[in-house]
Amino acid sequence: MFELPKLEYAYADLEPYIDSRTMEIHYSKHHATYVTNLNNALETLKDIKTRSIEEILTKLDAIPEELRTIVRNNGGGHYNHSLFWTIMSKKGGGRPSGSLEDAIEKEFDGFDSFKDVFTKSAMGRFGSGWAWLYINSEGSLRVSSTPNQDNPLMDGNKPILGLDVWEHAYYLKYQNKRADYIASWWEIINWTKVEENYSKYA
Ligand code: MN3
Repeated sequence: MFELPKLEYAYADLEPYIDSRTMEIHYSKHHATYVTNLNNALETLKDIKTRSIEEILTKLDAIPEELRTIVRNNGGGHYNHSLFWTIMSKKGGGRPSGSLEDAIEKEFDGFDSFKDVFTKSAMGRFGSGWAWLYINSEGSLRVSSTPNQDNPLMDGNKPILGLDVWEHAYYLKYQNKRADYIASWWEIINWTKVEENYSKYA
């Protein structure tokens, strides 16, 4: 059975960038529902439900067709949000350092240019979805966006940073102003965690 991971901070800790009410609903309602729906969908799949969420999403073909979309959406929802909570911190913001800084420099011509590419990707996602920084199969950093609760794992890539651009992630505070939400989010990115994710896969 998959479980809602414990949050490493209080709902109010990401204020004023992400408001407490949004955090509470997003975590305790939206994420919790993905976990419940995922567990329900996997209930009869004895061989599958013992796998890690990463393995399930990397091999969605193993899921019987009638359950595949439910597992894709809710398993993706569980994985994406589990990552999302960890890459934010009240002590976040600033820039990455070390090998991740070097890789960003190499692939994107510097942090400011990376930030620009990522923001454009997040802004360009029509409707609900995510923007990602991930490592591709050649070990290079890439930026992309995905619809719904899809993620780079589903294409055999390794996500290290993700931004939720569903309206439920920002509407209470920012209404339709996704650009303002994205601009605020840069102030709370936990680069230490993103660097850890990078080292794990690179
Ligand atoms: Mn969400």
